[in-house]
Amino acid sequence: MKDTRILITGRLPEDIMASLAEKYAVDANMEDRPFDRQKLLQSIRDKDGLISMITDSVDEELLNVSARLKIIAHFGVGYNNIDVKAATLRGILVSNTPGVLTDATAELAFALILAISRRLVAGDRITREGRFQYWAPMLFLGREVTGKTLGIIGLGKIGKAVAMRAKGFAMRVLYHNRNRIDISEEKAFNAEYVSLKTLLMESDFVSLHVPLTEHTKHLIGADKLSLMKPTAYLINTSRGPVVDEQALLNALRERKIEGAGLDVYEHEPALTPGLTELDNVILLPHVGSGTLETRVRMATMAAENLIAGLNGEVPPNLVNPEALTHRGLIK
Ligand code: 8YV
Repeated sequence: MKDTRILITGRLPEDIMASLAEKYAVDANMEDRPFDRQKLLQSIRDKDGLISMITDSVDEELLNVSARLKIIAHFGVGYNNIDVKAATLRGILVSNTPGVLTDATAELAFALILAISRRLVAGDRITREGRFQYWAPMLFLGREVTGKTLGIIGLGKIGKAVAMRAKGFAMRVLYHNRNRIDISEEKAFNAEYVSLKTLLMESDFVSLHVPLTEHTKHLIGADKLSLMKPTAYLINTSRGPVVDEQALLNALRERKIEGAGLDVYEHEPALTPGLTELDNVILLPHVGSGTLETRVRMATMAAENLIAGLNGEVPPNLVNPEALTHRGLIK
């Protein structure tokens, strides 16, 4: 009989699930869809550990019924779905999975840059539909990426990985951050620090890489979109609510900007009505970290954090060290 009980709210790779099941009594959501809220509230009552997904709202209501919970090992780098403050006050450790999804997410941002500017999705569609009937020099033109200006908002791990890829396209890279990075690092990433306004006014591509916080919600609204060039594209692989989606829809509809590549949505998985009718936007189903290799690494990392937390050790990717004090692990 295993005394330690854990809940995993999403289906992870089989071998990782199996190795956790050797140690702990596991309750898991094995359906490839978000765990039902009522089932989550019921199951968490007697659990010592939780591996959570972005689709779980880990809020006060849930924490109030989690009498035994020691650790929330989140499967993902962004953990805006977790009330970290409330967890900390209860001495519950929270960890995430940074680093292992950096390349996959940067790849996707770049894929969107190329796909929207060269009209890949629309081109595939017309070809499939038998509408590629003749070639002509001025038909179906996109815009070149090479040599253009890329504005990165949030030059953290993923933003830097996007900047590295931009070198291969000889792009000028502008960035805006709350804090400017070291000049030597700026040189390494070939990135120039500018104000948000300058970034929006000068970039041909604006790519978002900030976490969702109270400061970044609706960071890009109608006022900011109106600063962008009419030929520019917005790329969002961060979090949907960073963009005011209705304002973006209006800007795309009125061609105030050329296009957008979106992987995340303000009211995910719902889309603002009208978005799917536009031909100047590419819409993906939140797959920034969605490669097999990365998902295996994320699951391994989440499991390692969970095990450490349950063993009374400090999880390698702890995001709320203050919780150790509340837990009595540190005086
Ligand atoms: C995941 C993500 O798809 O890590 C993140 O912040 O957005 C993605 O990697 C998602 O969080 C899974 O829970």
